[in-house]
Amino acid sequence: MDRRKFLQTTGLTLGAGSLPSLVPSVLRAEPPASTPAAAKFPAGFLWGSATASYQVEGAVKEGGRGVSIWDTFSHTAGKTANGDTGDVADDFYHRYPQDIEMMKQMGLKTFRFSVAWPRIFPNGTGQPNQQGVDFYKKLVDALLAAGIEPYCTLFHWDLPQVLQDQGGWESRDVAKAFADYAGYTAGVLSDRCKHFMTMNEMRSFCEIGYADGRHAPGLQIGRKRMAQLNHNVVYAHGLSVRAIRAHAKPGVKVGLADNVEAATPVIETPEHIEAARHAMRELNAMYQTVIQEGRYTPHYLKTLGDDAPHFTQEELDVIKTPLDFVGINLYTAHYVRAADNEVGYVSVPAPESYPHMYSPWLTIGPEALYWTPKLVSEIWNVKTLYITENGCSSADKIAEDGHVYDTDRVMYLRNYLTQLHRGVSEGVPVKGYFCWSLLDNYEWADGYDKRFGIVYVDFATQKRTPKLSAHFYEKVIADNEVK
Ligand code: PNW
Repeated sequence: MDRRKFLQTTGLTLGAGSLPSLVPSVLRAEPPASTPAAAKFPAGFLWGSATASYQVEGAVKEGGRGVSIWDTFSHTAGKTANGDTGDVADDFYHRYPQDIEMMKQMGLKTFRFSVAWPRIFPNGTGQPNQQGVDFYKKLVDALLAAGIEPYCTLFHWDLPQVLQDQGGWESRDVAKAFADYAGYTAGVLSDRCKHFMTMNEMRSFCEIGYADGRHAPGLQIGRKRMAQLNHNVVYAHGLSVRAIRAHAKPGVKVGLADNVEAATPVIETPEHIEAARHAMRELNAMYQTVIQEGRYTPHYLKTLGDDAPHFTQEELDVIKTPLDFVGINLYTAHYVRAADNEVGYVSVPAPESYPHMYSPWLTIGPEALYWTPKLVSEIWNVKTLYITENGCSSADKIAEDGHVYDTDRVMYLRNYLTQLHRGVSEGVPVKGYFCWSLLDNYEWADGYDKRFGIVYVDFATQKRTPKLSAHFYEKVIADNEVK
């Protein structure tokens, strides 16, 4: 489909004169012929979108795929909104060619997808399943043919059920199985895919899955076991970085997609900024900090007391295996202020009236997209960063005229991207941005009710309708500038 035809089908091009002007003519000065260079993102900035296997693929019983903990969990009564499962989701397993065509028309330069571990190793370990490998090879080839750079996440929460039955992320053997799977998969894809992320959001799958129990596997293991599980997960990450480097073609870049707790100064004064710097290390002690520094902060260990994890120096060395890039998933800000205490900060609680998007947890804090990459790069001397997820849920509806006017998502994205631009223009080394998500999809325990896509999906017909935000984003990409 050519570009003009795409815009006609979507019908959403708001060309000049298509809406009556609300601005008195005297105020309507001619715009400058070209925008000042200062408002632009650097040439080559990688604009993309992100998805995850279980949230979009469907086809859970096809291609020799094994069972994951999300199949089990979503099919357990009472665990997800409306009993929704990822059995069909966006049917991306079958529809990826058309979806890639749509990405191409939108001008996306990159696409972040995840590999379902149980498609590659249906039993977690052992014999690889060639049909699974072939699916991801075809997907990557289709992206490359469309001029879209693939970014591959190796674990986005769909752990093979057989491995959960052996203790899941609490098990040392599972950590080793993950490294084997990651090394194998990067090995077979690395002739065509050059960027790999080991895990997506360690904090989310550990805390929500094993402490709150709101996500698969739905456990509540308590503080002591949690501390050990967190240690095992970062150890698995480190092992997998080494395995990927051992098996992948030279030149492949390895990182992770971490939902770094986004310590943000409540007011931008030197003392609160300093507080955010301290908070960044402490709030992320069990994930990014130990990965970057190869040690737990004294405050973290002291707070845990007898519940602190057991570990060896050798494990810490594995955990801090250097990365080529850090991916940050960022949705909300964690405001902090300076305090005269042991750690130099306290968290600032949000009042009940604090604005949020359609998901109650998704509070709005655009400056976090300035502060988090800036502090991460400064504290740990990280030279290459990506925003591997940012986006929001909205109560999207198809309007009578067939369009989806998600003005709130446009508001959210515009404000966050403006803060990202602020950082990038000051030299914060963010090289790309992946909007979560391309398509409305299976939002875990929230089922299909919470829509995060810039493209609307009618789940009964699988019809895709680009929302207003897709057209906003298309314009951002085309002009390399926030509009
Ligand atoms: C992330 N919470 O998950 C994930 O990486 C995506 O798979 C997900 O769809 C996206 O963000 C939007 O939610 C989260 O309850 C899920 O705080 C839940 C929470 C946070 C992140």
